[in-house]
Parts: sequence; structure tokens; C-alpha cells
Amino acid sequence: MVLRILAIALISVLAACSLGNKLTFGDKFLGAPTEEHVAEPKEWVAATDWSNPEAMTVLITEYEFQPSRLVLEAGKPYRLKIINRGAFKHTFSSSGFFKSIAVRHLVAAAGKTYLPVVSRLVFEPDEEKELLFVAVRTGEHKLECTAPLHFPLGPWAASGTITVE
Ligand SMILES: [Cu+2]
Repeated sequence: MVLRILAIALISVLAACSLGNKLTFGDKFLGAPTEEHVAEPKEWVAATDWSNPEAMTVLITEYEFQPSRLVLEAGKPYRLKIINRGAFKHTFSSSGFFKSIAVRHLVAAAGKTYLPVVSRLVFEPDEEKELLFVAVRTGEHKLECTAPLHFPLGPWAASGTITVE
């Protein structure tokens, strides 16, 4: 009896989680930069020469980022392509990194978003997105997948670091 109640409770929790994920689990943008973000991203974007950004590609698979370590230079523009080569949905989450850059635009299947304040990018299998940004502040940031059960210490953790020097 106790077991049955536990099983029902567990199923309800899982159902609630997956419903919640379906509703809310997508790219996340903020309306405006917070105090922890680069101030005036628009000014940074306007002051940057976009004629020759350095191209980088990160592949997401089960369960790692390739490469798992990115080293960027402050003041330089980048064209970062992120592709999910896995069979499952994954995220490219690095709050510290997103706070230390100014994004010119994000290219996704739905189109281009100019000057987004990105908080999290989510990828369906085979989905790819491109982020044009200038690295502004130096620091070392954790990169992780925050899909359910994929988070660091979760059983299917993809993780890495992004360093801005
Ligand atoms: Cu994942």
C-alpha cells in the first residue's frame, strides 16, 4: 500500500515536471540586462567591428560539449555556432558567460533576434543556433546542460568552461 502511494506520488511528480518542461523549457531571454550583466550592450555592439568575427563551433552530444573548454579574448567579436548532435534535448547554459558578453544577434530557425539578453539556449536534436557577440568582461565560467537530470552531478551531465581572458 505504501509502495503504491509512493509510486503514484512519483508518477504525479514526473508528470508535473514534464508538463512544466513542455511549457517553460525553451530559450530564455531577459527584458533588460541586470546589474550583473554588461551594461549598455547596445553601445558595445555599435563600437565593435563585425567584418571578421572569429568563428567557433560547439557540438552538444550525450553527454558532453565538444570542445568542453572555450578560451576567448576580451574585446573580440565571435560567431559561435552551437549544434545539438545528440538524440535528446539539451541546453547551453552559462549564466556567467552570458552576463559577460554583448550579443549582436542570435540566429535560430525562427529567425534573427537582435540584441537579446540571453539567459539560456535550448536545442532540440539536430537544432543549431548562431550567436554573434563581443566578449566584454574577463572571467572563467561554468558551461552546463540544465535539461532535467542532465545538470552537473546529475546522471547525464555535460559540462565545460568558458574563459574570457
Ligand atoms: Cu543535456
